[in-house]
Amino acid sequence: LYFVILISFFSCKEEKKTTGEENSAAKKPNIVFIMADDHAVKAISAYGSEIGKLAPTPNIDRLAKNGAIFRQNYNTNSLCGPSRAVILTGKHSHENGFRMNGEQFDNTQQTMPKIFRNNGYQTAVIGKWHLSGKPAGFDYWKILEDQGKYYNPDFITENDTARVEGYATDLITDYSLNWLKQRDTSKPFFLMVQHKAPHRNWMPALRHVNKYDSIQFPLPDSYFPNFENQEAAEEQLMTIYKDMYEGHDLKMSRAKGTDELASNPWTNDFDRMTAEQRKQWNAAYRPENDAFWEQDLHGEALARYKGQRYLKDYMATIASVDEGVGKILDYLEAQGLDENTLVVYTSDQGFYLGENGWFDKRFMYEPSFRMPLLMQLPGKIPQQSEVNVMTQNLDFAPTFLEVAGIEIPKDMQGISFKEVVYGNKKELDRDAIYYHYYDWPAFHMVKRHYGIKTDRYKIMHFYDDNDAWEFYDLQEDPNEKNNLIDNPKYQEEIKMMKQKLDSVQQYYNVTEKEFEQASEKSIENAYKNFE
Ligand code: SGN
Ligand code: CA
Repeated sequence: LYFVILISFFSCKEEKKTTGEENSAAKKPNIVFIMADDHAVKAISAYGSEIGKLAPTPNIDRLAKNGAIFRQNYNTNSLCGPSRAVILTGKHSHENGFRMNGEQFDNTQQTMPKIFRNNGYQTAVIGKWHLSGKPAGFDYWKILEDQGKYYNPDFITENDTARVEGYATDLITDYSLNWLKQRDTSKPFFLMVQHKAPHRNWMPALRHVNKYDSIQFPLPDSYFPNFENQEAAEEQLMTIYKDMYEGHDLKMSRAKGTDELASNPWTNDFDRMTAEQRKQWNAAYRPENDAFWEQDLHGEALARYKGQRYLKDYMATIASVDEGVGKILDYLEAQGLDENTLVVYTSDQGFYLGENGWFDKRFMYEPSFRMPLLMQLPGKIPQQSEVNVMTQNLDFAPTFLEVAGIEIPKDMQGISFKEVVYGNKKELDRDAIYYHYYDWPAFHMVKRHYGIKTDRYKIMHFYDDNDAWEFYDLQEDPNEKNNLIDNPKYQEEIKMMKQKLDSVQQYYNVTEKEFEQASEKSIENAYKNFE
């Protein structure tokens, strides 16, 4: 009997130990960070836009219901690689070294996933990486090659690169769920789910290709813009009806009765589909393409038609992202993990959905400068709450670390907004946010510029190729149509904003070096991209 009691005593002790470990792991919140690529604020129904009403995102909206929606979240450099580098490091581009796409991210530097991992978290990144080189700081990674392809994409892992049959968004969701299912349950986790959608060239999943055929999306009032005193805006190459390729981007056919695409400089995106996928794809687009040839559209009508084609495909790629978010939330709920998991939804930057006639991003104007941001963490983040203070992607790393109770490194430049999103504080200790875009000459020819934004005003300086200042009163002119830089009534405010800009740059260690002549890249080379 004594023996039996002894055994049960030991096994009891053993059990207690396991339970104890699980409990302490359970206290550390998990983090699921879901990031789309080029997802405009307007294209999420929780933000209340017309487009959102016509093409709702019910699953992304679940985060707004369960938690917080951010109304004034911004990036620091509206481009893919740079935004990702800022998120990983909590430092501005000039500090983390990744200023424009195509550069190599220095992955020997301190990053948020490395810090999580060093603090006992299991870390993974799945999907678009786009920082060149291998991810560091992750227990597991499976990334798209470069920009990634919608259909049958190539995925890179530690061991190999392999083409996988399927649709990128669905694959990324499935891989993320698989990783969650096989993870080490004794540790808290930090998972980055990074979609390619809704990036150009907006190829929907086969089940969604015709989803919005019967919908007419509203095109903004500024669809045919008149630029005054906005030189850089005038000289960009990102206008839907001038710079999109009819084949590659809009999936328009060469003629009635054929599936052969119109101008299509990068055929690879379609050629890599299987015969079956291509068959279904062509069958789905054929009626719309043939109907186009019946209509004989020109001028403004043709430009509007192109805007519709663009928005239909763009929103249809988001349908898969939204379904993926739903699957991840369902899984967390089914496992009871949702109670202790911070779920974040964002995009690497904003995007133009026809404002000024544009697609793409890059400018410090609101549609590309702003990023969507929604977060839930039950019991901590109040349900259906709104955050109206200015936050930035620069703040993500310090915020997530603080939520996890991990010390924020002193050299991170962002500020944790944990207390704000928990509803304990109304303000952040910062009244202006800094921006700097460097990628010129390059795709879309948006000139280099930097600037700051306060609650009410924005000042921007375009430099290098030109030297032009812009100043906006966002309260009076939310669509940034009136550059007031020469307006006598605003000279006091402009002076104040220039001084503030100087002090913000000083604060962030911006040196003269930042403004040296752009690049060795020649304009001719950049233009070659558009031939
Ligand atoms: C591709 C796109 C561009 C886009 C860049 C950067 N062209 O080159 O339109 O601006 O990516 O996007 S594409 O037709 O090849 O897709 S980013 O999100 O990666 O910064
Ligand atoms: Ca992007």
